[in-house]
Amino acid sequence: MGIVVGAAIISDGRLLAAQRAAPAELAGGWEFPGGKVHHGETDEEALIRECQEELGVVVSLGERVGGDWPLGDDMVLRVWFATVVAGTPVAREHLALRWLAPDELFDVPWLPGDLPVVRRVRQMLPDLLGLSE
Ligand code: 9L3
Ligand code: MG
Repeated sequence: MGIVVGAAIISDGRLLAAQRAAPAELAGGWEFPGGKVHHGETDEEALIRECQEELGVVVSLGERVGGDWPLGDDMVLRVWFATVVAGTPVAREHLALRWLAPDELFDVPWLPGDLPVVRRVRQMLPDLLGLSE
C-alpha cells in the first residue's frame, strides 16, 4: 500500500490548491500539493520535502486532517494542515496555484480522491481559524 502525503496549506484564512500538470488522466484536476513517501523517511519528512520541491517553500505541519483517505486500490492519502514558514509558493510542478477563501473551496474541480478531504477541511476550518459558525 503506497502512502501519499498532502498539505492543506492555510494563509490568511485561505487554502492553497494546486492544479496537476501530469499524468494526463489527472492533469487539470486540483489537489493538495504533496506526493509519495520515500523509503526511509517519515510521512512528515516526505511532506516537508514535497512542499519544498513542488512549491519552493518551507512548511510547518499542524493538525492531521482525518485518517487514511483511499486513492484507488493501492494508495492512501494522508493530509496535514500546514503553514508557510519560509518563501512564497510558486507552481514549480503544477499548472497553477490558487488561494481559496472558505466560500470558494469547491470552486475548482478537485481530484476525486482529494474532494472528501476538502469537505473535512471545510468542517475543521472555523476551529482552526478561531472562528465560530
Ligand atoms: N495524489 C492525489 N492527491 C494528492 C496528491 C499529492 C497525489 N493530493 C495522487 C496522484 C498520483 C499519486 O497520488 O497518482 C502520487 O502523487 P505524486 O507523487 O505524483 O504527486
Ligand atoms: Mg506531487
